[in-house]
Amino acid sequence: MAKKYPVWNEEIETMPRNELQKLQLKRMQETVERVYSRVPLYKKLFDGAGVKPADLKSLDDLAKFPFTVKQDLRDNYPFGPFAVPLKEVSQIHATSGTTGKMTVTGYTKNDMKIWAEVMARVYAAGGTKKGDVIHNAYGYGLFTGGLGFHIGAHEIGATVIPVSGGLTQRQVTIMQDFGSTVLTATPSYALVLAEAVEEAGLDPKKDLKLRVGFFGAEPWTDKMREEIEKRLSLEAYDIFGLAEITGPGVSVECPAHNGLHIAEDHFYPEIIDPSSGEPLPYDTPGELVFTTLTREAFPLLRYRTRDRTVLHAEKCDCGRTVVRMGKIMGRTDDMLIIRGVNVFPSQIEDVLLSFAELSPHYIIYVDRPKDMDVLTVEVEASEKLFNQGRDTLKDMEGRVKKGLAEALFVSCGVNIKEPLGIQRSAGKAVRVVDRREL
Ligand code: DLL
Repeated sequence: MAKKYPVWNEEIETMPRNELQKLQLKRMQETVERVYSRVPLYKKLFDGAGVKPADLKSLDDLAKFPFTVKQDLRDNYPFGPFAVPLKEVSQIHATSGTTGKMTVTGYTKNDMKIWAEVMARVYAAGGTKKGDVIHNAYGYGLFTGGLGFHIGAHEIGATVIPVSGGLTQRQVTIMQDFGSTVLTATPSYALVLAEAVEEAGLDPKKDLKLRVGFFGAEPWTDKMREEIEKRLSLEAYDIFGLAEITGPGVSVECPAHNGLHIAEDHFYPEIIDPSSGEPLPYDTPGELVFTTLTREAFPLLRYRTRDRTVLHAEKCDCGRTVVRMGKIMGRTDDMLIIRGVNVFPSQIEDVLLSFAELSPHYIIYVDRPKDMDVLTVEVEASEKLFNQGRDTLKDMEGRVKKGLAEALFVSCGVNIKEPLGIQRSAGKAVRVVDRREL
């Protein structure tokens, strides 16, 4: 093994698996009790499935309990799934939803402490500690990325620069002048920064002090890892998480880079067959499902992430005993991740259909020139609009572009085509053409 850094929470992260499982069962029983007695959504789900909290006598019994899906959260938007009154909630985050409604997540003070603790484990996994200067280019705001990395930085006692995304050249100046040693960003933005470093004529080895980076929030390949490592002269770590479960910090790579260690004392993972819902054994790919074990404000039982991966349980060279998940291989639904932002095709359709001047025929293209996701929508004009000429069409493209940017929180190109300009399909319409390499 290449390196060995101190493990942040040695007692938990290297605990013998039988002891960890005892702890998980106790916490899972508390969670099941909590959701059944406090959240009407779960009372209904449990009663419908004919299960009671007392039926959970072993970890395997979890398979008898119902799944939670994104639709359940949407149906109970915004705070229905919370297990505490709003006055106990100290922070709220959200992600974009499939039909304009966001998926909301809440944290009590204690949930925030646990989030900071798991983020501290993330930083420590890559050898980050007090004395490091962390350049945090994840977006701040409702997205969990910026604030998650921020509170973790405080927990380990490092210096954090809350740069957020954008103003790329200024970011390069900051990295150089402030001596940033750690970069946290989406992998696609890390490559934009690499490009800007080159444009500024800097040599990352001599002019920057970056040593390590934590990249996640979107799928990325080993080829991208090589590029980032070479062009920014740092060691890249994959970090995973989702707002519903806590945000970043659910799992992270260690220096062995052979999978992402899950903070299993807080988030209990399962892999299921996405079509039958049956649990699958370790080392078998399927859909990742999480049960939160300690969340107070927003506990979730068997939440279907729609992410495809695989779990491995054998001990890792780094000494951690918690399970590792493989890199995310894709999704079991149609969610696209564009520069780290979750986008559902149905959101785009909603915006397009809100314009009476457009016909409901469209195609969404996703490309990745120069390692940056680009979203373009082609949509047909109505006869009436088309006959009004080029200037009106241009004006309309601008309005649709604005509508999409407001709904998706990500910019998107718009081409309005002539009537019948979009190819019709005999079977299922092809709505999304993803031309990225992944
Ligand atoms: O993306 C949380 C996060 C922030 C993770 C910063 C890592 C770094 P959401 O916006 O809720 O939360 O999006 C969650 O993003 O279900 C995956 O599909 C995808 N995703 C997150 N991390 C990775 C990763 C944040 N490392 C959704 N590799 C998840 C591949 C990832 N996909």
